[in-house]
Amino acid sequence: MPGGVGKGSRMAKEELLGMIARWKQERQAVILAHNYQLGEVQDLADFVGDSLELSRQAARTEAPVIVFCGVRFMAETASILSPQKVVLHPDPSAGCPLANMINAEQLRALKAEHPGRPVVCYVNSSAEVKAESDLCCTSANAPAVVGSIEAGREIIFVPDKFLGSWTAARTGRKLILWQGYCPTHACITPGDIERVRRAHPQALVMVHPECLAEVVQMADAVESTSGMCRFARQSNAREFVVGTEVGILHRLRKENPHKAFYPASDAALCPNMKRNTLEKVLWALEEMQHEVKVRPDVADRARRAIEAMVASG
Ligand code: CIZ
Repeated sequence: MPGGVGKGSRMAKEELLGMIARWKQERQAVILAHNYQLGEVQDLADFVGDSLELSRQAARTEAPVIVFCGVRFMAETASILSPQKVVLHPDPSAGCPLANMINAEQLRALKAEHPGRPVVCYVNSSAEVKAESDLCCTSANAPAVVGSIEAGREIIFVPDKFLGSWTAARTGRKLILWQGYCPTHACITPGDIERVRRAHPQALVMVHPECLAEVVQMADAVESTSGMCRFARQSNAREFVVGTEVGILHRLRKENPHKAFYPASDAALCPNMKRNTLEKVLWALEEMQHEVKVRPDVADRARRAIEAMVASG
């Protein structure tokens, strides 16, 4: 077993990577990283993807330990799907401001105002909110999940109003929206898109459905992060403007070395996503620290909604 490392010491990257590899083997761990993670964390991971893909990996892996490099709700989702596994979150302070915009009590009050309506929650929500919901979705399958509900029924959709209004337009369904939003995506403005388009007139503009409705209207493609990776790979275009959290540029550039990718805005950086570092991954493995556990009664109710998400689209 490798010796421990003091949290204060700065190590050469090579040494750090070597120690992570040794501890990973010792713990029989798998490392999952979201598309928005730091490039060096993505490079280290066994699997990089969006929350739907990572949830599927978490459910499928036989590894007893999962190091989840993402924000809190993602690690919680993995733990709910695999309660018998140890899910470690390298930085437990990495939360999601959008998920924090609604809690279970607020959702219960909304349901009481609109009785009998099914509830779809975006995966960017707490386990308690998922436990109050009928179905969960990601940006990759929101239209499919909403479309799976019996036609003619109004649907409560929380917490992201921009993803919700885009989904309503795509499906023609009436959604009762909660007024939440992602501060990182909301900072991309129509002016940003105009400016990058002028600078790169040949580029196709891909934006995330969490962006402002005016930004979504200007795009050539509206895609989740996994959808953006697929779109860029399959397109004949050589240049792309990317309207989402800037961490995705690392993966897009790595997978498409002969294509050019420009951020719609450098300000679209989620500080929470960047909290997981190589050092914190090592400490998580070394000390088996920051295990994410969801109360079993909450997990059991949230699991139904999450399993519907994993099965859909
Ligand atoms: O589903 C996810 O992982 C999120 C939050 C965004 C995306 O499009 O990947």
